[in-house]
Amino acid sequence: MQLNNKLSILIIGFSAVGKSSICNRYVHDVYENKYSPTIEDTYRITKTYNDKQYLIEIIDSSGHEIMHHMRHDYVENSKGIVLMYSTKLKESFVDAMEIYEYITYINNKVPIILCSNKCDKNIPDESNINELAQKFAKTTNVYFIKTSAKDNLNINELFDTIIDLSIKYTNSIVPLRIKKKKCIIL
Ligand SMILES: Nc1nc2c(ncn2[C@@H]2O[C@H](COP(=O)(O)OP(=O)(O)O)[C@@H](O)[C@H]2O)c(=O)[nH]1
Ligand SMILES: [Mg+2]
Repeated sequence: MQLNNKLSILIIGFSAVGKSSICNRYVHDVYENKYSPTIEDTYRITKTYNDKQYLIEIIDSSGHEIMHHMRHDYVENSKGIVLMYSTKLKESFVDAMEIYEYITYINNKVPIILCSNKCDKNIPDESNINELAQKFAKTTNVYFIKTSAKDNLNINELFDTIIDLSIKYTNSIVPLRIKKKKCIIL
């Protein structure tokens, strides 16, 4: 496989929002209730698009302090970013908004999917976080998706979409994101 057919996709967000869980659900179709903090894990899969084979590296980042030292390189080198928060934790959404500013400062063109995880069946969503997130996604032209690693909700859709966008982005056929001034009242 040619080296220029290698794409990195970054999964980034606050600690314990479910970054490792969505990766494990997608790559191995497993889910665990226990929490084990990640330093960094990389998953490699191949994907064929327009008769061309791509090696996709999914980088499951730690979300801890160590991440801050590596963040710049991760963001700069990725061709697609899943920016994740937990629908159960407002703090993780606030953090995602800060990370968004950071990403756009480094690269205003890379495709981003804002992902609201822990949207489990049978648990009512009483927070207004997802509403705020949807408004934010609309004004900034980022994609928005609700997932549950636990219930296997929209996990394939999330990865299929970000892989598709990242392939298009490397082939310069994805419309550029528009950076608009956002106004989010938390
Ligand atoms: N209810 C629920 N819990 C989840 C979901 N995804 C992950 N978790 C739990 O959240 C905790 C942190 O998950 P993990 O994937 O390690 O988070 P990370 O730090 O972002 O990688 C674990 O106890 C998981 O079982 C989900 O979709 N629903
Ligand atoms: Mg993790």
